Amino acid sequence: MYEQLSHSLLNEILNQIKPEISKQDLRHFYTRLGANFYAIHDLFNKLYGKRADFDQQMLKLVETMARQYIKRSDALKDLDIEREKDFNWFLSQQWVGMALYANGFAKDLKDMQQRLGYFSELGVNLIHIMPIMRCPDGSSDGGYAVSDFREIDERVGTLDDLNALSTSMKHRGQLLALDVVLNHTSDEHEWAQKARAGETKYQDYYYTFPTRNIPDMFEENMSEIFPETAPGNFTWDEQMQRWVMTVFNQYQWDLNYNNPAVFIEMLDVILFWANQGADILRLDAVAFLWKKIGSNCQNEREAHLILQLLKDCCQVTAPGVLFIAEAIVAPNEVTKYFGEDAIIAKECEIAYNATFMALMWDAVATKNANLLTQGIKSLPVKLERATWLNYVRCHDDIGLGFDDRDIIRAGYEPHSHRRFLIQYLTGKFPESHSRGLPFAENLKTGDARVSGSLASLVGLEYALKSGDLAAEQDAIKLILLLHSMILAFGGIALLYYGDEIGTLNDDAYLEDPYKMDDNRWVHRPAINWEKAEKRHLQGTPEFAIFNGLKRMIAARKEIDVFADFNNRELIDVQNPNLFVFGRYNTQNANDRVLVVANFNNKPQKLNIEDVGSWGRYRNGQLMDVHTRQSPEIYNNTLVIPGFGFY
Ligand code: OTU
Repeated sequence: MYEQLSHSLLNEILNQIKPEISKQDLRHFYTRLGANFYAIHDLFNKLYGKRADFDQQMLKLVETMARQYIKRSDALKDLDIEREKDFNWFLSQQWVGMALYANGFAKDLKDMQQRLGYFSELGVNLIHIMPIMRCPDGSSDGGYAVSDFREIDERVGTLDDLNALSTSMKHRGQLLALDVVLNHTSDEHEWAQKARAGETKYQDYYYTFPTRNIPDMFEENMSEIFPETAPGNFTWDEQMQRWVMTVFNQYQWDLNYNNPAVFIEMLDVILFWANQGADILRLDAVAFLWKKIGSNCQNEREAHLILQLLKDCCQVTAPGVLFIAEAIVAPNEVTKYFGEDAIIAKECEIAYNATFMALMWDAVATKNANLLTQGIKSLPVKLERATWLNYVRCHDDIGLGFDDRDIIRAGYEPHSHRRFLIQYLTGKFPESHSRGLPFAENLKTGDARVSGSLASLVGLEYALKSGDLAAEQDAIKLILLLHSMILAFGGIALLYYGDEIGTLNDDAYLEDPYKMDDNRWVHRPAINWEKAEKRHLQGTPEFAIFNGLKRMIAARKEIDVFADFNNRELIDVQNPNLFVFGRYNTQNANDRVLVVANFNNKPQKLNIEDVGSWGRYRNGQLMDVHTRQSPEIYNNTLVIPGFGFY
C-alpha cells in the first residue's frame, strides 16, 4: 500500500521537477531513485513529516539529487557502475590508508602531488586529507570549523589543485578520502553571519535561544567536549542577542537538523564533494547530529535516521562513494553507525574502531593484553558489507572509551585504572617512558584524554633524548607491533602521517596563538623531509620503522584472509600478555592465519595446545607470514620475543 503510494508520489514529483532537469539523460538516476524512493520518503517523513511544507521539501530533496547527478562526470558515473557490480570492493585487504594534513605532510595540495610516490613506496593506497574547506584565519579547530563548504582554503590550494591531485591519484590506483563536517559550521559561515544579522531563516539553521531557559534544560544532560577551552554547550552572541549551541568550540555553531533545509543543504555539500572525485567521505562527529532535551545529545535515534537518509540519497546520485562514520562513542553504540536493522550496511560502510585503538593503548600501558582481549570479546559483531577503520593514532587525542564492565572483568577498578592509564601515558607513572600530554582534563568529572605522537607515546622520545639504546629498540618494536595489529585485525588500516618515520612530539604549536591552547597540535607535525630521507639509512629508527611497515603492508596485501568478511576468531589463551586471534577463509577452512602479539617487554610462551586446531600446521612447519621464517618452538610452546608478533 505505502509502497504504491510512494510510487505515485514519485511520479508526481518527477512531473513537477524543473524542465531543465527533466530534459537530461537520467536513466540510471531514475532506476536508482525508484529503488530507493520508498526508503527515502519513509525516512524523510519520519524526520520532517509533521511540517506543513513537507511536500515542497521532498521535491527539493529530489531536485538536489538530480542536479548533482547531472553534474557528476562520466568517468565517475562509470566508476559508480563498476562499484555497484563489485559491491564488496572495499572489504579487500588491499586497502591501506594514511591520514594527513595537506599542509603538514606537504606544503599544500600542489606539493602533495609531487609526493605521491612516497605512498606507493610504503604501500599506502588510500589517502585521507584532513579538512581542506575554507575556514577562519584564526582558530579553526584544524579546519573543523568550516566557513565555506564549497571552497578550498587558500592556504592549501584550489579546487583545480584538488582536481589535478585526484586525477593523479586515480592513475596510481589511490583512493581519496575527504572530510565533510556535518555537525557544525564556523561562526564565519554565511549562514551564521546572516543569523547574526537577524535573519530568522538562518537563525533556524542553528539552535539559538533568546534566554537561558532552554539552554539550561539541555545542559542538564549534556557533557563537555573541550571543558578547559570551551566549557558548556552554549555561547552568548552579542550581536544576535541570543544563545547559540556550540558543543565543540565557541566558534563552532551546531547545525539544526530539525530543519529540513539544513538536511538538504548538507546533502548537497556531500554530493558536491563526491563530484569532486572523493571516493570516501569522512563524516565528522556523527554521534552529535541530533539534539534532544533530556538526553546527552549523542547517538540519538534521529542521528541514525539522518545518516540512513544521507546514505540512501547518495546511493541514488553517487553510489560509488563510501561514508566513514567518525563516532567516537561507547563500543556498543559504534556498530550502530553501520546501520542497525539492515542486513547490508545502510548508514556508513566504514567506522573508526576507536575501541580497538584505546584498548591497544591499555595494553601498551599495562604491558599485558587482559583488557584488550576482554574488550574485543565484547565488541559487537558488525554487519556484512561494513568494515572497520583500524588505527593506532590519529589527529585527535586518545580517549579511554572502553566499557567499565570490561575493565572490571579484566580485574581492575575502573576509576583507578583509568587514572593509572593517564599517568602512564603522560609519563607521570614511575617506570613510564611515555611522553603524552593530558588533554581536556575535566576537574568536575575527573576525566582526561591524552595527546602525543605515537613515537613519543611509546618511548622513542625518551630513548633518543637519554641515549637509552634498549629503550629505543623497545619503542621501535612497539610501533611495529601496534601496526601489525591494525593490519591484521580486519578492516582498512589507517596509518597517521609521520608515524612511519617515528615523528616525535612537536612543540611548534606553542608559538601560534591560535593553536597554543590545544595540545592536539603536538602530534600534527610538518613533515621534516630530511628526516624522512633517513628511511634509506640503515641503523636509524626511520629505516627500521619505515621498512618494517613496508614489509608488513606487503605481507597483508598478499594474504586474502586479511580481507574483512567477519572472518576473525578471538582465541583465549593462558598467558595474559598475549593477544591472539585467527583469521580464516570463509570458503576454505584450511586457509588461515594465526596472529599472536606479545604486549610484554619480556619473551613469552604460548602453549600450542591453547590454540586448539589453530596450532596444527601443514608440512610440520609453522611459518611466520611476515618474516617468512619459522618461529621458535620449544617443547610444544611457541616463543614470542618481547614486544614481538607473528
Ligand atoms: C571530531 O572529533 C574531530 O576529529 C576533531 O578534530 C574535532 O575537533 C571535532 O570533531 C569537532 O569537529 O566529535 O565524535 O571526544 O573525539 O573531538 C567524535 C570527542 C568527535 C572528540 C571529538 C571528535
